[in-house]
Amino acid sequence: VKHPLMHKWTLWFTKPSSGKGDNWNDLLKEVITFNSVEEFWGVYNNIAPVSELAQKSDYHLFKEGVRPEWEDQQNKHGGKWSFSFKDKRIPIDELWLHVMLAAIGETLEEEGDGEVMGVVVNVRKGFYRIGVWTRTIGKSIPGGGDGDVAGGKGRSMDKGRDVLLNIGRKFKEVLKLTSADDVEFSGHTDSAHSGSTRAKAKFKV
Ligand code: M7G
Repeated sequence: VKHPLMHKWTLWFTKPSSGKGDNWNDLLKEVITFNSVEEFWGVYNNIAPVSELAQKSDYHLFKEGVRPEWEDQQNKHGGKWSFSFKDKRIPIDELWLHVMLAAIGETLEEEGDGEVMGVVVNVRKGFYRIGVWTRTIGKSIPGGGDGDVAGGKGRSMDKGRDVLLNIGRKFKEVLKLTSADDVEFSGHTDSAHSGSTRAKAKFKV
């Protein structure tokens, strides 16, 4: 008996670049698509754990049909929540597993939000980064929302932003972070401009 998931999910891998001249598209590889709990464990048990990946590797687990790229139609107006673990002695395999389970089990968002596109783990020199990509940046009011800060001006009726804040809080809980740590949200267009994930945060929780 297979226990179906709400969505089909595709696992992707970014190979570490061997040096200059490698471009993103040559490094990003689609691994496998699955749609049941049993298939998820089959995949999980047969791939290298994050703790054994080389620096500059990434795993991306995205809804089928969404490429784990800023340029994808379903990501280009979106953003992501992320947290960098600067102490690499954390149990990264367990944290990433819990984030994947929250994604495929659809517990990062409320039914019908349709915000979560996928989850990502980056292995970098000196840190691990885990992120959740969302379809929007919480602009539910025409012309509004951009540049807002959680708890700052314009608090209230911004449903789009509240949905994102709830996802951020849930993500923070899955990562077992405390009030001493902030998870930060940034829009992909900012990431694309700064050429990295290290873009200016729009919200924090
Ligand atoms: P990163 O992995 O987001 O952060 O981006 P890092 O700076 O901590 O490693 C690293 C580099 O990968 C970027 O500067 C881009 O060259 C490339 N890259 C990453 N992403 C997520 C994308 C993407 O969605 N599209 C494109 N074209 N390049 C990307």
